[in-house]
Amino acid sequence: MTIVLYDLAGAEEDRRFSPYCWRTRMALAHKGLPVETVAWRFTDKQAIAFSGQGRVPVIVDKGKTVFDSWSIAEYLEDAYPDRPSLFGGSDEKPLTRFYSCLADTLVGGIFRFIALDILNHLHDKDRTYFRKSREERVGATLESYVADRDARLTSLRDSLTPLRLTLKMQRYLGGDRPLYADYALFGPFQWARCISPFALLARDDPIALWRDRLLDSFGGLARSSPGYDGPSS
Ligand SMILES: N[C@@H](CCC(=O)N[C@@H](CS)C(=O)NCC(=O)O)C(=O)O
Repeated sequence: MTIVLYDLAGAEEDRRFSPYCWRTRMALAHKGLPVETVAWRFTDKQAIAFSGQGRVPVIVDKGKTVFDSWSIAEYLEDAYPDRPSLFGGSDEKPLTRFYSCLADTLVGGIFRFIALDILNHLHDKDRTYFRKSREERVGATLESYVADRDARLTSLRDSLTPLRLTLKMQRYLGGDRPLYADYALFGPFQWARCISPFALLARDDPIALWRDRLLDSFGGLARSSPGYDGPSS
């Protein structure tokens, strides 16, 4: 039975850009589960009201509704134990949670670079909501929030040193194959790729090479989503 995923879309129906939804897309592909995505915009609250909350990802599987990317990963692991493990084994689940939380903080960090680019890629009906809710959240206009992003790039790249050093030594956080820890951290980079021409990573950065490997995995699932793949600095 096909799983339904409510998936954040931009102005174009196929520009799917949520860092959290991408975790779920990759997790579903890892498990080899068929999925039908439903394009969802920030203001389509009514469409996911059945889940009792207002954020995506939301999945519906065999009549069961699950929301929140981590809860969805746990659900998929429990519901499909015979498929490849997302965590590498049950002992690794708590450790994977750390990577998921780390990725959440990276979403916050990257937002300071791409906030305005997100606005520019939204469906018209989402723009006022997005600007108002995000400007209230960060306490600044989106323009001023990203204004000095060039000056802050070195500091962002430096903050990624532990990830960079790890990926210099191994192909994935999971070792020689990707696991949910990879998908959790890939989410913010795919988010940025989908929505912003700004080069967060240098082309030869081991993190960029890892991102490329994940873009090409599952038959190029993530790469086929509209995004910016131009040469980085
Ligand atoms: N903790 C949640 C976060 C989900 C989330 O914040 N999703 C965003 C899209 S990237 C959303 O739906 N936001 C709705 C809104 O801001 O109104 C998860 O991991 O799934």
